[in-house]
Amino acid sequence: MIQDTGSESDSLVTLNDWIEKACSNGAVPVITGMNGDMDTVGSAISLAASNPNMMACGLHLGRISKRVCVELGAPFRKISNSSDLPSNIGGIIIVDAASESQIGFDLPEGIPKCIIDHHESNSWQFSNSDLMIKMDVSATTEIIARYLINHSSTTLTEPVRKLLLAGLITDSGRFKHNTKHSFTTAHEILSDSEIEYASFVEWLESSEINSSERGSLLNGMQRAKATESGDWSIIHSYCGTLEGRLAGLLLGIGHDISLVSRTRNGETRLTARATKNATSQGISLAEIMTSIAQQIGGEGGGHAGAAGWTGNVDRITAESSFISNVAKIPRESK
Ligand SMILES: [Mn+2]
Repeated sequence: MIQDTGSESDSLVTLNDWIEKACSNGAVPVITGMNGDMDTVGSAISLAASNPNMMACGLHLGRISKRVCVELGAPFRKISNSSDLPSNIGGIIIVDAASESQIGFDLPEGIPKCIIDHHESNSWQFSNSDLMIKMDVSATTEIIARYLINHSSTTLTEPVRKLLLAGLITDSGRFKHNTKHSFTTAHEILSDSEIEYASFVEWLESSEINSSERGSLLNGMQRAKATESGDWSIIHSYCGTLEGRLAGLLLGIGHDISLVSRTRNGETRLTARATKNATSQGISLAEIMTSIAQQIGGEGGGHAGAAGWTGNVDRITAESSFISNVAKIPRESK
């Protein structure tokens, strides 16, 4: 694998070389993580806009991504497995996914791949022609924005800028979980554009929740239970849909960590959020989800303050594993 070890601009040069070579050899699908969130979809479509041989594709568009793509007329190809990919592939780019299983289908073998990601942990396997571009940024769209600014500034049309900004705003929790450098990136995306920031945020966040979803969120809130786990307070609940949103709402009550689980067809999914205070005092939800996977199977990962796990055990087993992992972590006073 070609691991980028140099400066950020060196990494972007390496990325540009990889992309040029791959695109000269054939089509280059830019594949999204299967959650289809705004960061992965925004990254894929914006990057794909820089070369006619690239095409953004993936299994699924999340709620916000779907609306944004429709309203911006952004091209995205929905696929169901690798046989839907073009036949003359010069390389495959995967954006904002911490492992192959997060794409939701098996990649064709023997094709050079490039991973562009910002997750804390990842479990990709590499061969010699592969490239990993990983940066400690708040959203993968930040990496794409910097790549386009340095190497393909004409790609930065108004819709592309909106996609990049939408990914950054949603992944950073509207600039609550970001590094200070994200403001520079946001400034660069907004410079020389007609985007009016405040109206853009309002447009982005005006997602319609229907009455049954509202009912589901409300039930989830009514079922919530608070638990002390070692040095930490956890609020946890379960629901059938919109786990991320429920976890965010519950965290607003003031506990260190919120945990929401959902079980469907024998598969349990954990979604957790932690306050900035908790992460700076020692909590990494990404590490907790990874160790749950080591202990009871399944797959987990994410970021220090937002992470998830999926596996084939019942809800109580998964929740207990999470709570006991949290208990082991000492609170470091800072
Ligand atoms: Mn992301």
